[in-house]
Amino acid sequence: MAISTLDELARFVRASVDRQPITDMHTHLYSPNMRDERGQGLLLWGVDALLTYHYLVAEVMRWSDVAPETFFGWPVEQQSALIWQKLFVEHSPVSEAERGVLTSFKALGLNLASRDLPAYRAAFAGVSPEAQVQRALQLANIAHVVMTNDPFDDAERPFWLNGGTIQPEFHAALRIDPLLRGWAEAWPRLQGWGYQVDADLGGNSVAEVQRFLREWAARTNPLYLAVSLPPDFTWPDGVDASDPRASITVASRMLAECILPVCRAVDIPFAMMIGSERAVNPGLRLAGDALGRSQLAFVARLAREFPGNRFFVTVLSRENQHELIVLGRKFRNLMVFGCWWFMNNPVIIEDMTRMRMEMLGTSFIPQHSDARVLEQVIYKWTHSRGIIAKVLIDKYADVMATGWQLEPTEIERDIADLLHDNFWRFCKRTPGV
Ligand code: FIX
Ligand code: ZN
Repeated sequence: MAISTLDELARFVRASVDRQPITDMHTHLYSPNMRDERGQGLLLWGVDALLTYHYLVAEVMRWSDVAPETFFGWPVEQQSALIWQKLFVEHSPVSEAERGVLTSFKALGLNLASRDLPAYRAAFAGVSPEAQVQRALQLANIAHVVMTNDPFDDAERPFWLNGGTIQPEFHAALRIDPLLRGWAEAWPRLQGWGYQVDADLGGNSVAEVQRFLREWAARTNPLYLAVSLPPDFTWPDGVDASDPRASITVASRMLAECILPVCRAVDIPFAMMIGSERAVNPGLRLAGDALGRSQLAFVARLAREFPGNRFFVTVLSRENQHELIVLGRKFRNLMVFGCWWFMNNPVIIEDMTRMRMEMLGTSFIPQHSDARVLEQVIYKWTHSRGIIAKVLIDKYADVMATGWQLEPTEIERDIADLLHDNFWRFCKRTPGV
């Protein structure tokens, strides 16, 4: 029976969004069995990791006089104690990252009234990462978590080289930033690992980078290959008909001759996260990155000139969002996804989600968590589900006002598309769990 009143609509949409299991298509989480060579687990979780999230490090530096190098030299408990004191006790935790800690703490059953940091830590003493993963995924109602797997990361490489296998809720995504934004440092490492490559991508380099990517794809079974690109990235770069000395850059060749052919051969999308300006304030480490506005014409060029490739795209600058949606309307091999990093704030998420729905219907992926610490998935998805439901309710109400009748099963289908199915369909995969 069709939904008949606005009240019924609102209740049904909110409940359906909450019950829909999520595929979280971009995180920095790891399967809890993944360890480095010293046996240290790669997954970050727990109270101190939550409080020392780099979003909060950036925020504490505005209130504290401590020098960043001093701060990073402290044990993590001292860092988190300063963050708790400055951002939660001495000032009210109203920023999105601060509020997020509270949402996660509350869902995990911590008593927010006590403001007792040692008691919060003690609540998880003796909990295993495996148990905490199950609890966090259940609280956030997440079915699938896509990791960020970097074959250049010395902490992570040994796990894969030793034939490690991951828990079924976790999936790999192969991250290849050094190939496109750090070839000068990357090629000697590849050479050291036995690939015949050189600085100019000459000789056998193209075939050898392809071999490197194919071998890592076989090793990790990634759902997609991914990169984050600076705001001034373009493709092709260095081509200038008026200047015969100009020549296409190594990064442009790397993309067209190595990365995209391997994505085609393995039949996986290429994810471009565009607009990150690294180390604007290097002393802040991860907290020192910023963003810049991009010229997205190259995205259209790639989608047009490589119709056999599929591209996931998200952009970091608010000013690029509308333009990206328009490109989404032009190319079916382009999937707009997520509200990335500095976009992951309620005011912007709502704006972006409305704009996307008004121009793409339900053919996009509204959100990913980008969680670096396990329990962040709870707040990121609680907050985003609320906004996605709000936008959907408004859009369905507008449609109902025309006299169109909405069946509950149709609403559930749309929500499943947005939060789960669009991702898997674009990957051309069926989820295993
Ligand atoms: O490049 C990325 O994947 C970014 O999301 C991160 O590196 C960034 O530091 C982050 O955590 C944003 O949420
Ligand atoms: Zn990320």
